[in-house]
Amino acid sequence: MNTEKIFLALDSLHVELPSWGFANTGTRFGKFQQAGAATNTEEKFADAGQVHAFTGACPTVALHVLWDFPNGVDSIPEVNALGNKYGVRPGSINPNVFQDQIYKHGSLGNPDAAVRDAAKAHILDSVRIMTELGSRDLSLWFADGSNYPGTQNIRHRRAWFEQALKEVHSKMSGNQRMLVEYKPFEPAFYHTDIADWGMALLMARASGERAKVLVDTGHHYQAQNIEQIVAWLLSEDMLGGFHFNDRRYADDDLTMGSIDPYQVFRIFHEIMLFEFETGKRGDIAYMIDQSHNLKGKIEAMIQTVETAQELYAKAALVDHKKLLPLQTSCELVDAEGCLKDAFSTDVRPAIREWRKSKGLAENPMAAFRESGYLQRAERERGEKNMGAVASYA
Ligand code: PSV
Ligand code: MN
Repeated sequence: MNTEKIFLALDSLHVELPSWGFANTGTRFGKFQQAGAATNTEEKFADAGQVHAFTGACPTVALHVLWDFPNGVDSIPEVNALGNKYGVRPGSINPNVFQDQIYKHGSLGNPDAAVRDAAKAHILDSVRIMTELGSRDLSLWFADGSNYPGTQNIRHRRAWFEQALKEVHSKMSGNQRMLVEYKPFEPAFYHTDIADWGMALLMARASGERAKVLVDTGHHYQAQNIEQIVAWLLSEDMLGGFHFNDRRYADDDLTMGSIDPYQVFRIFHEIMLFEFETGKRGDIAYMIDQSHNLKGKIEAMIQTVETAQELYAKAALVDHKKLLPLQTSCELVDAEGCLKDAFSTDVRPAIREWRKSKGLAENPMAAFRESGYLQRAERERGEKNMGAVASYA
């Protein structure tokens, strides 16, 4: 096993944690409360700080403006201080233009100009937030769409989106990027305004040069070849980042790699092959977008980061020099064998070595469990999460 390749790969892999993955969330059928879940932004930073402390791979936390900035732009100093206190900096900033009642028929695609303006104002506030916090990526996801054929003008909505995103883009500066996320359906069940990577790509291109596409692995139909989308976006210099999670049926928010680890490996492989051939490092934000309603929040994140590291390390083991000529000569069995050999390598001993070399615990999950942090959180937050009738002790 090429340990050096694995060390280099792990040194370069940063995984951004979603603040919303630490709070109590559920499905539309209800929530099962966890006594130790984060109840406010400070606790989300504290929990993300734990994941970073034990894995050494998660220096930033993605923030959702509506959920993490209770006083809008006035919360900026407070959030900044939390980043310093807990050792994880604010990462991507996610405007939220899908929850307020005014967004019933959409945000930037709403036929009512006043609603479009309100959505744009919120996104511009988000740009101010990212500027003041020094975060780089504005992560845009829109629930916009319609539920019944013929009820919305698809072309008008597309044009309104394009106009607004161009304006937002013109207010961005420095190294800031705009990431446009797509999703085929849900919450809209007839049409979604930015439904697939082609629409996201066109929208990003129209917005300006700092706009790129964000690939959420859960936002695809069942048989979609996601690594092909990734390869195309790389060729077009339009891959901005990922929201990792796994899916079995739809946008299930399951743990990354829990259903199809080979797919994540194939995605990483396309990126590494691109980097090998071009000699360029992809400018890609690796983010998690999972909110677990049954697993312990912090443990689920540690498990996810460990999975990401394993699959990334395996992809780093693909022998590119051997693979490229095999592709050209169409030696199919041997070419595929390059991937299979790497995927079936047990990289865990090398990852443990890497952790030791960084002064990290060899087993982050065990170290977290031994720390007693969760028990403390359950004691301190239990009442808020479960009410006076709590029976979690
Ligand atoms: C929507 O399903 C999504 O993937 C977007 O990225 C949101 O920001 C996130 O989930 C949380 O709702
Ligand atoms: Mn997402």
